[in-house]
Amino acid sequence: MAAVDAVERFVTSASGLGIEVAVRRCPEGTRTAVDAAAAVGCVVGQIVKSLVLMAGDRPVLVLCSGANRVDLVRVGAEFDGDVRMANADEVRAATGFAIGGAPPFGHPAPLPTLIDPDLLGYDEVWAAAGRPDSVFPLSPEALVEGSGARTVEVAL
Ligand code: 5CA
Repeated sequence: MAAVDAVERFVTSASGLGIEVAVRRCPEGTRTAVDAAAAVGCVVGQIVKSLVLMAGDRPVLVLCSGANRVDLVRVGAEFDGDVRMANADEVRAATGFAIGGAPPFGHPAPLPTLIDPDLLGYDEVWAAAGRPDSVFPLSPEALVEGSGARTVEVAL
């Protein structure tokens, strides 16, 4: 049996959360927020960076506007233990997907999640859909609902 594509896997997980996603696959690539914004024709601030950080030995997720950088000190104030960026293996273990494709929800187990308030100022944002060439649009409200995120100022 052919392996299930990572995008199909994400779409199925999202559907299980009650969120129907319309994925756009972009041959030019959506690996970075800048690439994704160019591919879909939005501003970079509308791209959701789904960043896995380790708080001690616990993975947490920060949904950050593509226009911003995450301040690890601010994130650290929200969790116990020192906070650092996850490595590639930790991202895959926590989300089920590789760096560049990790989506904001639909993970093997829900992650404690923070969202950058700058994302809430747009009508529509775009997030990774399982692969570094695939993204999907959604409202910030659906993003908060799907991820269970808490709104916290996390930008540098
Ligand atoms: N598809 C795009 C736009 S939705 C995307 O996934 N962007 S992202 O920002 O959410 O994911 C890429 C992030 O992974 C980078 O911002 C960076 O923080 C992290 N990253 C990239 N390479 C590495 C690496 N080698 N080790 C650890 N983290 C990395």
